[in-house]
Amino acid sequence: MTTSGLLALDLLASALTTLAWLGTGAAAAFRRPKVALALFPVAVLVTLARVACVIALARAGWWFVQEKVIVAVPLLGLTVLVAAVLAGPRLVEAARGRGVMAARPIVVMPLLGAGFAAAAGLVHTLLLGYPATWSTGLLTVALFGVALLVSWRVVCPPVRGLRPGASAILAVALLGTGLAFAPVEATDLGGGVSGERHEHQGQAVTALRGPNAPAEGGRVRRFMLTARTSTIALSSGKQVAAWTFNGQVPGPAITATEGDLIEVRLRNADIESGVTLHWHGYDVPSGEDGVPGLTQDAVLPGEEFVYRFLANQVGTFWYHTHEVSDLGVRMGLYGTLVVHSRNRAEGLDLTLPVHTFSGTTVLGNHDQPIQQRAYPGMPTRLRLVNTDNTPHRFTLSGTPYRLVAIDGNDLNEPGEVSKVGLRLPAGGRYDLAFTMPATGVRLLVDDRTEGLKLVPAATTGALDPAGTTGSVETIENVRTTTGTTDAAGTTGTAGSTGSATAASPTAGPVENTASWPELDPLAYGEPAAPPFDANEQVKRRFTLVLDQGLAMVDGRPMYAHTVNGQAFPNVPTQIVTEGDLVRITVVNRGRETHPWHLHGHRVLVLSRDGRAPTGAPLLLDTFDVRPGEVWEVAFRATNPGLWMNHCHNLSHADMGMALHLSYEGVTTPFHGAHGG
Ligand SMILES: [Cu+2]
Repeated sequence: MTTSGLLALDLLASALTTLAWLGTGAAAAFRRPKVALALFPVAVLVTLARVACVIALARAGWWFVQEKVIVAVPLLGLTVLVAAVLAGPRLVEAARGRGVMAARPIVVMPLLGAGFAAAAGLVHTLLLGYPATWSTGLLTVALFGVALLVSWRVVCPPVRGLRPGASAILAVALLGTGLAFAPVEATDLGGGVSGERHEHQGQAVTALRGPNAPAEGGRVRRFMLTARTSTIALSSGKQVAAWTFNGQVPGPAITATEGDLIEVRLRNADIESGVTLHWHGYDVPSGEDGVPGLTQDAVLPGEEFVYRFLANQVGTFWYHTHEVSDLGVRMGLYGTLVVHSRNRAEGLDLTLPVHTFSGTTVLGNHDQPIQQRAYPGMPTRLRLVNTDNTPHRFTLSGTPYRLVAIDGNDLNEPGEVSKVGLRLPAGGRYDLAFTMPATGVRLLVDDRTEGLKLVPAATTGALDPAGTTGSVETIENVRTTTGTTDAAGTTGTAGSTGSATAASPTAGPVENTASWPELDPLAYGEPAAPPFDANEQVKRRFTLVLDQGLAMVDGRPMYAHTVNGQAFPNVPTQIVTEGDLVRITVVNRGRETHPWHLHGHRVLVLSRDGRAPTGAPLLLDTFDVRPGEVWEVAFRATNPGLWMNHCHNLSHADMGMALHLSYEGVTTPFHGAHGG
């Protein structure tokens, strides 16, 4: 069974254990000894099942069972033992004789106690989460004590000894609460040392900026993005209230060629909360990274900020605001960033950002299928970008294809696949490549939304700029390699203009793709030498255990998404030194998927659930850590600065699941507590 299955089973067993013991206790209290006696072995059985679950879970890692082994199981075991010794024989006696015997406190209280112990363990797991500390242990015991005391008051009046009992519980609860506010370490050195001399000692992040000139042979690509509220029309005509760059959603597609200098002037017209630009997956200098309160101040209405960085990373990326990013990105403050190599191939090249506007899935700004004519034999590349908070599943029918790049990184010898599902994490990108067949090709999103239909064009040659039939719909936000005007007003290189038509579909029937197996990127492509040797001396090791629990988020108590039991900004900052080889273990013991995203670096996947990838080396900037999964990744610290390290389900990040990773010696003049 999978770890997430075991986690669910353990919750179920805990709930059943609670119900069984409370039911036994209640039956006794209501003088039904035969019912209680019948329930007793059931309660013992589910208790044993619960313990078996914990033992099975422990094999997946200590992170998954810590609070159960330290607090829940001992408390449960002790109370069940007491119940068996005190209540068991008397219950048998009562069942034979008079029912009234069963209602004696010495029978009822131990049975209820076992139920309260089971419930307290459940509460620890659900409300307090990871890790088990003195604080969470004491609070759990106090909760158990309160329940016991209240039922004591009900079951056996007149009561004696209640007051000292209540005082003791109060003391335990206060101590547990107090310890919860004990100061935590502000930094995590990951086992490394602090105070090493290095190049960036005392350097401000504001000095870590991009260059002013392109590389030799490159050119300057200037873009102007103005953030403003607007109402936009989707392709169906449906109106959507949005936050836009230049009045459009997605924002203008930024494209460049390797060696160019990308210069983006960001202006804010009327986004009251402010706006920034973060270049997702692009390893820009830290001062260009667009994290408010860390690398810059948020750009408020009437203000501007200019970003400059070299187009030295070929591939598919995207940009988005990082100020109140959960709301801002959801409302539309995002766009695509594609950098082409200098010897770029001709062909059809479509960038397809998927997003959800009030429940409607769109590709670009299309809430209806995009129809694109393509000539058979034409090399075709589809760049899928997930700008949502949750994963999307893509299926391509009508042709075999190769998944040539993930997160902007080319894969080694990607094999041809067909009839597979591609699960794209939030924030992630997949590049698909194939030769346009003589028949149609269709892209489905989540096995139900028709995203794109590629319809074979009748003749070979250049794409017809206007389409041949009926009304012509320009595909505003779907970029072809050719002819689409970018935000700077420059047109792409050679070729002709792609177009979409409203012609009747000839992309073939819609296939039912829901049963297609999911492609595992860790088992795809051919092994090769990784970009760095992950077995050499590791300087820093960090572990991030992701969970949910009560924690302070920006000074307010919340049911937060936590990292090692803390929420932003209280999660200790990870400290690295330039040149370090850094390993990070990410553990998900929660019930939701967490797309983990480190700014400024691409990480090499070392293992998932203890198993190394069997395919091509995988460099990712966003990886889905599903419930119960344990990922180990590594990176070389070669990009000095201050970086966010967070869940890219931005609502999770907003609810605390974020931290900083800082290069030693780099400082910030900005004091925003919130990382956006
Ligand atoms: Cu998350």
